[in-house]
Amino acid sequence: MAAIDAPRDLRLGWTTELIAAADGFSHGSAGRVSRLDRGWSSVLVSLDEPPLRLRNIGADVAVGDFVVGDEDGERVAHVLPRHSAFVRRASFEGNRAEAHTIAANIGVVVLVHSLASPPNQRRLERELVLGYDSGANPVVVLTKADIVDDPATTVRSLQDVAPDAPVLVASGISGDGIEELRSYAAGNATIALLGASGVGKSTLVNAHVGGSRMRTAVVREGDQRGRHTTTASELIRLPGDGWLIDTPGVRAVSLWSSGRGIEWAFVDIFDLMDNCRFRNCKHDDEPGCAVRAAIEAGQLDPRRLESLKRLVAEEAALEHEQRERLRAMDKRGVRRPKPR
Ligand SMILES: Nc1nc2c(ncn2[C@@H]2O[C@H](COP(=O)(O)OP(=O)(O)OP(=O)(O)O)[C@@H](O)[C@H]2O)c(=O)[nH]1
Ligand SMILES: [Mg+2]
Ligand SMILES: [Zn+2]
Repeated sequence: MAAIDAPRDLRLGWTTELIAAADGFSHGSAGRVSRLDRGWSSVLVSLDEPPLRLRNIGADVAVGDFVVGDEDGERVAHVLPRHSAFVRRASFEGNRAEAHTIAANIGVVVLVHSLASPPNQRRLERELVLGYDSGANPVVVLTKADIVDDPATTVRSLQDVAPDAPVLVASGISGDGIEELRSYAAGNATIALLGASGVGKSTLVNAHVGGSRMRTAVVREGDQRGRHTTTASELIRLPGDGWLIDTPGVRAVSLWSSGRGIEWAFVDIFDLMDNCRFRNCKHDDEPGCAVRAAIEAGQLDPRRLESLKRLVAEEAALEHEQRERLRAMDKRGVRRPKPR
């Protein structure tokens, strides 16, 4: 049966573009993916009904996606174009670059760090590159405020490497900062929570929706490492309006970028570079280098310039690898994957 012009539950976040795209397919039900389990999507068609269960055969689906099912209601037939997506490199195993989309159609990506651990600037820099490349707005949240006396030093340390993103302090236990975080979901926006295992992502979700919707578990005493308690991403409705996506903690944040993420994440250094005497300045020991001058004046941490160089090299290596792979596929006559 054709689903043309079917009424859509706008609370799911349907936009005019998405509705038009869905109506272009005369297939089965259309909805939003709320959870993925071993090849199955849970698809919310309405807030008033339990999600459909559809198979993902051949469909590259992420939580937050809008999808259209096939006529038999068995599988995902189409994934509608994403307006944003947080994508990282899946793994280095087998030396092949594969993309892993953690969350799709998000307005805000919250990079969650814990005040109970020393600030990890290098990790945040990577997360910010992916955050800006996702097309969503990055926000940094420092959790566990209830167990530290003074968060100011950690806040400053992370704000130093996030020149263009707000840094909030919160506690999923005491409720501090929860309202402020909630305000980012205003206008029915979707917030994705990302970070290492044990930093308190699921506890933040529970603080928003009340009770113990998500399972949480204590971290290791010695190094504060989590136990990978959340095993699947989940799209959760906030009371009133808006959505949260809880995600499993990831250990390594490897780049998968193709956009301007690095320039946004390092906007402080890119601004300085505009004032270097030579356009092709490498910021090593060239005369008139504004970046070196800032380092010497104590205004820029040299480790941040090192990070930038490392990430630029990592991105160049990835792009090279991707080009080589496409060339090899062309030679074998394999169809190219659709660009994202
Ligand atoms: N004191 C305090 N403890 C917290 C806070 N947030 C989380 N915790 C504790 O930290 C531990 C880990 O919290 P989770 O919410 O499970 O962490 P997570 O980020 O979801 O971890 P994964 O699902 O493994 O990625 C639990 O014991 C929580 O009770 C907080 O704001 N204050
Ligand atoms: Mg969790
Ligand atoms: Zn320079």
